[in-house]
Amino acid sequence: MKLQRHPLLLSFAFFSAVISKIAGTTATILPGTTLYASKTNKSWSSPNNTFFLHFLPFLPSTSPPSFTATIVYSGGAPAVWSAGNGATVDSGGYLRFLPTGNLILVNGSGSTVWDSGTSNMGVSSATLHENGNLVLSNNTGSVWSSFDNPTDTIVPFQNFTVGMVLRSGLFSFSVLRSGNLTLKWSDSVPYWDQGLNFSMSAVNLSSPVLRLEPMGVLQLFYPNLSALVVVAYSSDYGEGTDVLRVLKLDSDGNLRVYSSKRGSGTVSSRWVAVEDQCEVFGYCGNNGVCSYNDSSSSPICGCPSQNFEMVDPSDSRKGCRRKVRLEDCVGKVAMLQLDHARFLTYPPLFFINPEVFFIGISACSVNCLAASSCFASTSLSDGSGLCYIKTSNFISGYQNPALPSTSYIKVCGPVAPNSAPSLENAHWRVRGWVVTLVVLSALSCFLVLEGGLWFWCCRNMQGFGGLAAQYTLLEYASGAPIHFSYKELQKSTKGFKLKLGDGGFGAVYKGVVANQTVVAVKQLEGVDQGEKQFRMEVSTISSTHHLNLVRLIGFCSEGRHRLLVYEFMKNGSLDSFLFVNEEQQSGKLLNWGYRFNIALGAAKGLTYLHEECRNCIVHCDVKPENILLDENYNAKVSDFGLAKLLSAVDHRHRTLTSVRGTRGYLAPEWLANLPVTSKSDVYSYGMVLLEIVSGRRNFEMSEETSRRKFSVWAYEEFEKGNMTGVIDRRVVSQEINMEQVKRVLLACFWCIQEQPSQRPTMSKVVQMLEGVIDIERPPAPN
Ligand SMILES: *[C@@H]1O[C@H](CO)[C@@H](O)[C@H](O)[C@H]1NC(C)=O
Ligand SMILES: *[C@@H]1O[C@H](CO)[C@@H](O)[C@H](O)[C@H]1NC(C)=O
Ligand SMILES: *[C@@H]1O[C@H](CO)[C@@H](O)[C@H](O)[C@H]1NC(C)=O
Ligand SMILES: *[C@@H]1O[C@H](CO)[C@@H](O)[C@H](O)[C@H]1NC(C)=O
Ligand SMILES: *[C@@H]1O[C@H](CO)[C@@H](O)[C@H](O)[C@H]1NC(C)=O
Ligand SMILES: *[C@@H]1O[C@H](CO)[C@@H](O)[C@H](O)[C@H]1NC(C)=O
Ligand SMILES: *[C@@H]1O[C@H](CO)[C@@H](O)[C@H](O)[C@H]1NC(C)=O
Ligand SMILES: *[C@@H]1O[C@H](CO)[C@@H](O)[C@H](O)[C@H]1NC(C)=O
Ligand SMILES: *[C@@H]1O[C@H](CO)[C@@H](O)[C@H](O)[C@H]1NC(C)=O
Ligand SMILES: *[C@@H]1O[C@H](CO)[C@@H](O)[C@H](O)[C@H]1NC(C)=O
Ligand SMILES: *[C@@H]1O[C@H](CO)[C@@H](O)[C@H](O)[C@H]1NC(C)=O
Ligand SMILES: CC(=O)N[C@H]1CO[C@H](CO)[C@@H](O)[C@@H]1O
Repeated sequence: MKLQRHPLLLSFAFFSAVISKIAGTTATILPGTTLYASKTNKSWSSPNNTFFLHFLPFLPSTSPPSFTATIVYSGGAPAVWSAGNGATVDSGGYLRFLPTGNLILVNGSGSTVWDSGTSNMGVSSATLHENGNLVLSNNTGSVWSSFDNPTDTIVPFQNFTVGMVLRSGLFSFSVLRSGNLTLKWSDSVPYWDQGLNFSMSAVNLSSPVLRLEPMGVLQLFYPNLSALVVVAYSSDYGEGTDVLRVLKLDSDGNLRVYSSKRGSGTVSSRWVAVEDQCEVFGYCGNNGVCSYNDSSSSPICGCPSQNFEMVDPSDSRKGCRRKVRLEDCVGKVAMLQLDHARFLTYPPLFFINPEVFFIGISACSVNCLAASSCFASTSLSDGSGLCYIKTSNFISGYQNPALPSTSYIKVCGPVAPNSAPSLENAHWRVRGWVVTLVVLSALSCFLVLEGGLWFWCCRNMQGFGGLAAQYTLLEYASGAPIHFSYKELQKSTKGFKLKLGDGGFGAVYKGVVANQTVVAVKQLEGVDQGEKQFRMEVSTISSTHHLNLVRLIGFCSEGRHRLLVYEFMKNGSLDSFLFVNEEQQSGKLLNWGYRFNIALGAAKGLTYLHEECRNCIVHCDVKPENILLDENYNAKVSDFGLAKLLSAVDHRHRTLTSVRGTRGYLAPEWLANLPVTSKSDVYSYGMVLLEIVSGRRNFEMSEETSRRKFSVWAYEEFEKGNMTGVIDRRVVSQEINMEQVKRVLLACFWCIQEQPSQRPTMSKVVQMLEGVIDIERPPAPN
């Protein structure tokens, strides 16, 4: 049934009709057929003319004009797929289905812009189906299809699953194996991450499939669970006949469902993923500030101040650049203040580069000014007391009178703020006193009410009101450590009943303080310091804030009692996950991904202690017991600054405690009575790395290691190329990133070098783990 006439001799309509007759419902495109960019009238169509593949002039129009080979719905819109991800060709370009079986898009110059990659696979036909799917098939079936290679749109009947990506400029959309749907900027910043109710990060779902039902329901299907989850209904769900609905990732980075009536050529938006367009990361480009103008709902992109200029004045979305680069600044570098503005930060960024601190608004600006790696900062006034330090040099801003935050961006002085529209200013001045009055009276009403409420709530709790008042005040004022009375801590721990553990410095109990926050209370032993000295140390510890450090909430210093109150870490300490415990051989086990993140997090916490915080602190007791895990298994280093508390009084005590408690982690210089420096922490940290990989204590000796120290044996196995032998047996069968394991082990062997000067600094260790630098072969540790 081969058609031997040259297809180009036939007009398209005739060709289509002939083929339809022969092939029944599908219009088959035979090898050798070509569509020319200059003839936008010519197309390949689906059997009932529901979809057409043809060249469309690229918009906004260019000169000379350019074209994309696109599949469109009847009527001309929406476009559902384009060859080569929307690649454009000039008017000499063409799309050809070669006799070798591949479909190619060629530019006027003759260069191939896109190739379906299906040559010599026996492909004998190309078909545009009624559902919009362009399929290349051989005798055995489909070899390539546009549904499997989507550009920026999904149509009904299309299965969108793990591994497929919709792209539009720097933005991308994908389905994760966990079942989450995510929108990312530049493949790195997820600015929309829709988890499902039963988000099963732990479960390995086999390819969840996203589908848009013709009626307008966007749903995820889990073949494994035979479960369907509705992600969204389009607002015109179930309405109309002959309506095509598509899911499209737009060039503004937002994901929308559009509806189009057949033949109308128009589309209407029926659902949008990110409701506030300004929350799309990078929408206004680098250094761009997104905002809304009262009179229109579409966002506007501007520059932070007159210290900046638009990269492309004709396209405000391309972002802004400094008129004077910071490197070339001869004057003073200063922080430009933007009220009601924030620089967008989405959760995983915290982990890529810890950027979140508990510091006040002025520190948030000053710290950024002082740090050469910081470009901008945002201080939240939403009660969280957080400050985001932006060290990435891509900054995406959002300004809106409703935002409870203030942002700062580094500029070469003098600061030249954008002049506010003068009309609006006058307007405000006139109304200013009215507003002030209204605000003041509202505030006093609120205070009276609040006071009443407080009195009403708390008068029945004896001996508690005064303290609680002090507690709240302090908390909102500064984040300074809270001074608890011994009695209150006794009460909040129910008489020191629930013991969490026995640290080197004293026992730790679980408690619940006034505002229902769960805390860990540490009863220090052997501290005989005076009140003043103790308070000084406490304030140093509590002013040390970092995402990878356990936060000190408060303290108690009363008579001989010295207690510290920390935030409670739900998942306890790392050791309970690493080492097999006879009593509870339960399923407490962390897979490699978590282990690696914990190693990196702890390294970042220590880097902060050693190199970045104001009063640098040597931890002196780094070990898995002092690395705590929060509910998301983020590592937080605890007990920092305590060694100093004790050493001030009793040096012997410290050494003894540590030796007793932490055999195996002490750097050689400790035992040799040489000066202890941050490099001693590096040594201990190196031992922790080894334990994270192996799940065994570094000093363990067994038959397997021929009764040698585990660390020595591990190095030898590593040198022999037997990395797998070192890895924890309980995880070795899982999917493991061996490249990461290798980096961790190399970093480990450098850290546990006998000579402190041979060991890297913690910031270098972070770089090693992140794979930013190459790691040389380490010499044998002893
Ligand atoms: C395209 O087709 C329309 C009518 O179908 C015709 O008027 C027009 O001249 C054609 N354009 C070209 C460039 O062939
Ligand atoms: C094409 O249209 C005809 C007549 O309306 C209909 O019977 C047929 O099922 C349609 N074919 C497809 C593939 O939709
Ligand atoms: C196609 O050729 C034009 C010049 O004719 C050029 O400007 C354009 O970049 C080329 N397109 C591609 C995708 O190579
Ligand atoms: C048809 O395509 C499949 C890949 O989809 C390939 O494995 C098979 O060998 C092809 N058949 C022929 C006859 O080339
Ligand atoms: C989508 O997946 C379903 C079942 O998983 C299958 O029946 C259907 O044919 C697939 N659709 C396409 C276009 O591949
Ligand atoms: C899935 O999304 C939720 C938010 O809806 C988020 O909390 C969770 O961390 C995400 N899970 C993964 C694996 O990305
Ligand atoms: C999530 O699950 C809870 C109970 O398991 C249910 O009440 C709630 O409606 C669900 N939410 C969504 C969005 O499905
Ligand atoms: C988990 O997912 C990985 C990655 O696709 C797969 O190779 C592995 O077989 C899955 N494991 C289980 C237990 O389902
Ligand atoms: C906001 O809207 C007004 C009125 O439409 C217009 O005059 C003004 O230029 C707009 N502002 C910006 C920043 O576009
Ligand atoms: C209670 O106080 C703690 C410690 O300062 C704070 O982190 C937490 O956010 C507070 N919780 C509430 C509900 O106010
Ligand atoms: C690697 O180490 C493991 C654990 O000791 C051992 O069982 C295995 O034989 C070693 N493999 C090689 C190739 O040395
Ligand atoms: C729990 C369950 O059904 N798991 C299945 C998920 O899908 C994979 C591959 O399709 C199967 O191998 C699992 O058994």
